[in-house]
Amino acid sequence: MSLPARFALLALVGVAGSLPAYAATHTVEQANKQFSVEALTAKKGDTITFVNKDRLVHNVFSQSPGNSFDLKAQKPNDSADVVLQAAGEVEVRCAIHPTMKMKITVN
Ligand SMILES: [Cu+2]
Repeated sequence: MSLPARFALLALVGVAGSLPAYAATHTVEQANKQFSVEALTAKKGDTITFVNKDRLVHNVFSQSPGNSFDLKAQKPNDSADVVLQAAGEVEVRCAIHPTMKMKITVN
């Protein structure tokens, strides 16, 4: 390997090393006016993909400190991503259906 190529490889390794390790994507579906899981554990930097598998509109949101979000009206088959920003407990609700609840523990 030529010297410039070696430097290029080292630079690439350096960039990869600064990314969050093992950032994962978790899918949570909404069906029958329920979330597909009541609770899940994830890491800061992970993505939660919320997929509306219902025939109804949902409005998934959270007001938990550090991880508040509002997906607004989500039509059937719509999906939306939320990146977890902070460690802690995230209470997820639906603004339209008060019985819909789930919890994400972010480490
Ligand atoms: Cu709903």
